[in-house]
Amino acid sequence: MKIKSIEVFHIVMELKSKFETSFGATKKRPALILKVTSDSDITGWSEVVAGEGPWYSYETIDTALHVIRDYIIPLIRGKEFNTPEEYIRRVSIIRGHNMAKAGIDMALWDIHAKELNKPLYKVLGGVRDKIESGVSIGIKSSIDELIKTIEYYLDQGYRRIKIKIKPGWDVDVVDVIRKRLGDIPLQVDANAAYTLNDLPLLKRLDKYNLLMIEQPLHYDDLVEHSILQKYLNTPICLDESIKSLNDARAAYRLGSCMIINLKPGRVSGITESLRIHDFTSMTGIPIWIGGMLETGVGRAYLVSLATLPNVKYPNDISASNRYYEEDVVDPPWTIDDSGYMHTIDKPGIGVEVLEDKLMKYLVRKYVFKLD
Ligand code: OSB
Ligand code: MG
Repeated sequence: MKIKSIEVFHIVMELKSKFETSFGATKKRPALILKVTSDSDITGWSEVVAGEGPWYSYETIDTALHVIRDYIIPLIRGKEFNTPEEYIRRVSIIRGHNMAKAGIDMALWDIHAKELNKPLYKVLGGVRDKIESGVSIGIKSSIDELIKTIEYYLDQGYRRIKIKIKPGWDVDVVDVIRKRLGDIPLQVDANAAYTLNDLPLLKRLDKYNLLMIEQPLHYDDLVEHSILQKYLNTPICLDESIKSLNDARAAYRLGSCMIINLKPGRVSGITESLRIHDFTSMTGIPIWIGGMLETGVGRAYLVSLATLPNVKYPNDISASNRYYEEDVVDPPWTIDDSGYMHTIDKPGIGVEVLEDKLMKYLVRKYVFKLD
């Protein structure tokens, strides 16, 4: 397949409520939605998950657009790709900028699956047709508000609660949750807010039977996490630190974590996600699929990945209505009463992208002709 054109819809979606983590609060979520058309006129859709600023990683909406326009497109113009892997090989001379690379990688997987006339999750080797939905809950202004929010999502069926923690909003909060809500499936995500000096505090979390603690230390660290894991009974799950298969290998050798949160955007797409999946499967590190507040477009890829066999925990894949009043896809993503999200048996990502909704949230549109 050759790529004929790439249309980039820079949109901004208002979140229903502010989402706060240890690195900051978000109320408006920007995204680049890509529409990639092949020479045989098959359309692949994807979402670039870079943020408005370099807070989760160094990438931003603007760096992603820059890298796509000025480096990725010149590398792939006129080139024939039989598989998305060939695309990833071609752009591997660009260091980093995984979210930008992932945008095109994912759209090519959608096109590839549509060419095969199969749902993407089946092309990837998925082994289930529904996936476990968990919900990620931001830092709130009071513990009462947090408890009410958790109860609201448990009522809807979500199968696991993840709360964000930061210094000053951690052990005491978990203590109240356990006292008031009992032994619900619970985990915490620090988004790199602690250091090894906090070991005594982090050690106090051990008595709460948490499923895991996500990214407690520095966003790029593997060495100190491996030290911390030796002292903690709670499994460490790495998110920010795992940007490639190479990082997953190093984490395995060092013993930096017992679990990995796999986000396709962070690791340059579906191709590298599959490699990490297979490696962790072989080495006995369970994974689950994380999210970046995606619209229904990015969410479709998360659902496909969550059907893979080594996904052993509930995912940060909530329904479209958890973050947004309306989605830009049809149908919107929903969960059933038991907290499962069902795959869609249509070729490619399964959902239809609503261009009129993209236009409603549009900031700017760019069209790149590659033929
Ligand atoms: O650390 O997992 C994270 C959202 C944005 C950036 C980083 C993270 C998150 C979440 C929410 O926790 C995941 C989601 O529901 O999409
Ligand atoms: Mg995280």
